[in-house]
Amino acid sequence: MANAIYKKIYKKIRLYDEIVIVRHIGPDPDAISSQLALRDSIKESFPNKKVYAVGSGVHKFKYIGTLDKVDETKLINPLLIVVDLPNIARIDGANYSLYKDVIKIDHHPLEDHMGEVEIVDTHASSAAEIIAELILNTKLKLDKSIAEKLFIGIVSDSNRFLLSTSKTLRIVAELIEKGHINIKDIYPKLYQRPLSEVKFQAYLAQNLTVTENGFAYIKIGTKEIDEYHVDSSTASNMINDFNYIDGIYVWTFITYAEKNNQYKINIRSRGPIINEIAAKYNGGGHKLASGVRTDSEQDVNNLLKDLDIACKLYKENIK
Ligand SMILES: [Mn+2]
Repeated sequence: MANAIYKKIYKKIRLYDEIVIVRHIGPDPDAISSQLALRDSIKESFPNKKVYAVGSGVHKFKYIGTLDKVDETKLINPLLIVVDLPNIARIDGANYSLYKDVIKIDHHPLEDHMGEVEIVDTHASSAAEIIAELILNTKLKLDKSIAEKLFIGIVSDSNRFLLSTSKTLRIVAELIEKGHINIKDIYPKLYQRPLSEVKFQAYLAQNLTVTENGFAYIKIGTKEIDEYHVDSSTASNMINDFNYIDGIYVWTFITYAEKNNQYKINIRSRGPIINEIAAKYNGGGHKLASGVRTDSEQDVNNLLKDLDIACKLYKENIK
């Protein structure tokens, strides 16, 4: 991203006394790290500003930091900053229509324009990478805890740098040096897990269905999740551990939640473009990492068929 946009964002932040930072519902470490790092950096740079990072908290990401509660209706002409989120509908914990001025900072393909100043950089590994660049290129302050948060966002959204660019690595090097962080202290917080999760991962590998076209999928029900004592988001996130398997181009986990009769479908690819297929079923995401939520079993089955066909076409083309 050009330096000019960062200066523009910095100027806008300087203008406002009250700022609310939001991200998507069902947050991941990148979403939470991005909003907390940006909040802390603005507060440190401008101690008189009131800055709130809002949205519902997730217990297992508590180590990243604490979120804020705010009565938006009591704020006077606040600025809204939306991070790691392409569409207004999935904003967690803020009423978008209350804000006259909005800054959007995201790395998902563009869905909704939100304000006059926005960064949509699909080449960035993570929203945290963009926030880091913003901080490193303006007078916004960086300290150890802010650098740690940004590192957590980048390392988790890039799947431990599998999806990084030279720029990602340059920014990470700068964060480590300027923030004096010790990455060995951070990894246990991110990656230490109970043995039951490893066993569940083995169960997934054992029970994956693989078609002749190189499409793999597995349906995960409440029964399996209970049996292995994993929670459903942990289960669906394990999809990232199934990349680079010989002969598998697209792989999909379908997690069914009985309580709201919803199928959460996670899709990953290392070739065929999948976000256009996901969009057919009101889903979305990146070209190679997408998701769909639906209550229709018929939609699930049609989606699986479409993904299988995409693999077939892909396979024919690479021969
Ligand atoms: Mn992200």
